[in-house]
Amino acid sequence: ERIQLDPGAFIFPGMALSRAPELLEAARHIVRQAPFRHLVTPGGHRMSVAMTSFGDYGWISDRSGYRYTHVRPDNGQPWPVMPDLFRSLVEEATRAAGFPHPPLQSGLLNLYRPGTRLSLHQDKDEEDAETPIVSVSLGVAATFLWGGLDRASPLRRFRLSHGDVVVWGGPSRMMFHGIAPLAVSSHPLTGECRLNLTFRQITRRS
Ligand code: MD3
Ligand code: FE
Repeated sequence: ERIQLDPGAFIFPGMALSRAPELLEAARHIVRQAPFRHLVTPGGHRMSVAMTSFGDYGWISDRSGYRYTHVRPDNGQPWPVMPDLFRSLVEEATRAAGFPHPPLQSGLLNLYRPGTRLSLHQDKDEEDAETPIVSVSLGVAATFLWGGLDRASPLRRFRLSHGDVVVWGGPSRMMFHGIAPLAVSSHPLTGECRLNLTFRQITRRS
């Protein structure tokens, strides 16, 4: 099943459901190599989401700004490699949404505990704005908020549940979005947590 949320934004409810245990195991393997961290924003605020990355580029934030790097800020080592299992899922979802190129240069892993939120933002640190972003939600369901191309657009909300895959491309690629504070709840595979994976293309294709 494919539901269009907006032009270029497609949700595939449960697309990752049967693969969720293996996806979680692969995510744990990444976290053992590159542990979750609470990054600091350029404004000096500690993010409530704990993050880590994998693939050729990882996303980081500190007092000097947001950016993608080839190496980890904590030890200068490369990010963990992108697991083939993730690669296949991203290729499948991208194709199903009708986009030509899957975003496989960077994977961002976000950890939400009860009360964790992600305030309204645009994803614009990538040079490539043509390739869609693919997201995979695992564990406790969250309320996703999304507006339009400017911060003042009215917000809409919907549930992102365990196993849901969303492809955000075309005109939806630059929309403002966020996650409401995670409710106290539990899931058999993740306890009180929610894990979100996002896949991105960072550099422009020539
Ligand atoms: C719509 N993550 O990592 S995933 C992020 O659930 C981020 O952790 C949220 O926003 C999370 O930047 C939301 C859904 C998502 C991801 C990227 C988007 C929606 C998007 C980029 C453009 C438009
Ligand atoms: Fe985002």
